[in-house]
Amino acid sequence: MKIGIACYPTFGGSGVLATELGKALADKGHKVHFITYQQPVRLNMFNANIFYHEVRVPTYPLFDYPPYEVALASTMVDAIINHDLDLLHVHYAIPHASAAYMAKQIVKSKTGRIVPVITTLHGTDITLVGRDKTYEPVVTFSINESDTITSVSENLKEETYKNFAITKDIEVITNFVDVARFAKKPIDAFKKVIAPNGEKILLHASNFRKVKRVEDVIEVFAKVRKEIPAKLMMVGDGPERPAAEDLARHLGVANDVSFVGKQEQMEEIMNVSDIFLLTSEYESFGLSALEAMAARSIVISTNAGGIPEINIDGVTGFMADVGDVATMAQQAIKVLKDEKLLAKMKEQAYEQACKFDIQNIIPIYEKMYSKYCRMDCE
Ligand code: GMT
Repeated sequence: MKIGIACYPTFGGSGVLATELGKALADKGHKVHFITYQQPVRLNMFNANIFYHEVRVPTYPLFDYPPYEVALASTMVDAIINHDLDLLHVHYAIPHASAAYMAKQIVKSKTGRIVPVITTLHGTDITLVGRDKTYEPVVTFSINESDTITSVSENLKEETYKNFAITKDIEVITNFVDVARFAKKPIDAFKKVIAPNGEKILLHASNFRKVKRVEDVIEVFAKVRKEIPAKLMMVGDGPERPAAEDLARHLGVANDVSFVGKQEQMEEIMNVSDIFLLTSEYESFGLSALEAMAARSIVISTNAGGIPEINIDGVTGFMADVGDVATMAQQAIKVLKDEKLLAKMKEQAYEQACKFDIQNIIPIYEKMYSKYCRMDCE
């Protein structure tokens, strides 16, 4: 099939998921057209089945806010008509679902063709930004106008029905991970650079937004560090990073915490880590935690949103209430002091990740797309 994918191209989970989905579909012979303002970060290879349509947003002195959604819809129209796309699959409702609706109407008026639109809801498009009065009417309308709506977890599906007047079924298709890619043997030399004296390695990776509560990560680590020789890697960047760096200095652990910024080779970093910390106030799913589990890292997280759908308390890691840094630290200390338990839980984390392997989820998407297959599509 010829599939158009619109997503954010940045390090966020929705963009990562959309890109990995597109790459996997291209490997299976589908023609995949990415439509976004920048080359997606994980689109770092050549594949003859992958096409990238850059959304250019011309500026003009009148525009304090250049109209991205208009440029996006126009680029969608161009890709649909000139590349004869079978469908559009948009990730993260704002502004992709409404741009897709607009593109669909334009294509219909120009060619008479009705292009199906699939919208995948990811998280804050529903739980935070989308609920804002400024966006809500457009978000509700464009979700309802989608031909198929999917959400990445049961929790997000419930949140969507709770917060929006959705009149259609929402199908849950969970996020996935390419286990083969993440479950590689750790690189010893890399581990030595991070933890030269065999310290335990804790990891956090996110976009450092408020919802991630990155200061809690530092607090948990400071408590662990008091009891156990350990290092913390903070991967990613965002508005809360300076506060987290300040806190690390204030708590006297700055020398054991590395803020390494945005990184592409997450599998190598996750492979050497013992514990992945996810202290978020809310996660619809927590894709980064799943990737860490595939790399045999256990997860210590909050029990917010859809996280319990992947992290099983006492099996693949531990969970605590949002903000309960004392419990999260105790859990970490307990497992880090018990090598046998740590090794067992790492294996269990890996087994849990296998349930969400890319090989299991891609066919579900393909089956969903096949509903919209035209006579001549492959
Ligand atoms: O909503 C966001 O934080 C952005 C979004 C993204 O683009 O990274 O993240 C959401 O989508 C991910 C992929 O489906 C999920 O794994 C994250 O849990 C989810 N984030 C939140 O719900 C906070």
